[in-house]
Amino acid sequence: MSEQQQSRRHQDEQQFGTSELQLALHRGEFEPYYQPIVGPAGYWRGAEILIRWRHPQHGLLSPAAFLPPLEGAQLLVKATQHMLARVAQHWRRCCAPEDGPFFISFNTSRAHLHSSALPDDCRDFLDALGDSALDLMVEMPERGSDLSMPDCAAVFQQLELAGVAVALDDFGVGDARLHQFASGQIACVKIDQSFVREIGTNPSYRRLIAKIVQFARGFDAYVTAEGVESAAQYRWLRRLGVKLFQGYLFDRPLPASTFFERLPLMREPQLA
Ligand code: G
Ligand code: MN
Repeated sequence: MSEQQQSRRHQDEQQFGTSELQLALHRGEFEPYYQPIVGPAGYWRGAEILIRWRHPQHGLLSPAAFLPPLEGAQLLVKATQHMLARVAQHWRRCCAPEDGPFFISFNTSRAHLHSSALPDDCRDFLDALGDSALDLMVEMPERGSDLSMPDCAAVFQQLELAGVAVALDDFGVGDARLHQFASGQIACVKIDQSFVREIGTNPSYRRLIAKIVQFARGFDAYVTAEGVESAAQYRWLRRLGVKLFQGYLFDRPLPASTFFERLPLMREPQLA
């Protein structure tokens, strides 16, 4: 069964209640998976954190099955905080300051963005890393998040002060979020996988992607292509000047054990 079918089945069959979700959080059943983000030479430059629920009865659940109830129960911010704490713990255990630059990006939610907790949570994360160097990036949620100009400027200013970069996730399929562009400080635009999928078959989408890359460049943002599944897509995007890539061609989201086992081999070698 595909991940999508599995999620749909669980969504149909399950209505996770608040107390069940609270218990799961308390028991540490939500865990971070890591999907590597690679550079033009194929080395890992960073990773996106993707939440999974290791459910005692239903096995490993993907976000579509539990994010809506988690959000409904107003527990999504707490789950994200829990994820960040786990990632910092992993990092402290597995990586050293001399390992060189690497970034972690995580998905934030509408509630998190509108609460005042987001910059504090980022600072706590960076503090919890101790000496291990890591850059942090927040991926703005796909929908319902085109902040008004003053709100947007305030959130970005605080994130900037905390030393955190901002990416626009699933760019092109949600809200336009052009206020966020105009407020500056967008470090990265993540081109949605539904666009990348069309590269080989639809010239209009090739034109569209080329324009998005140009647009991002105009605001000094770089581009990450999501959902890269074929070598031909990778080649075409590289020729266009895209610098970061994420997708099944490289790796699926990996459990922490696999990710940290492979990390030393996959990181870009440090120049002496
Ligand atoms: O919205 P966001 O960009 O956070 O979503 C990332 C989602 O896309 C994850 O659920 C991840 O498993 C999925 N994903 C990542 N790479 C690929 C890919 O190459 N193909 C497809 N179909 N899905 C992918
Ligand atoms: Mn994302």
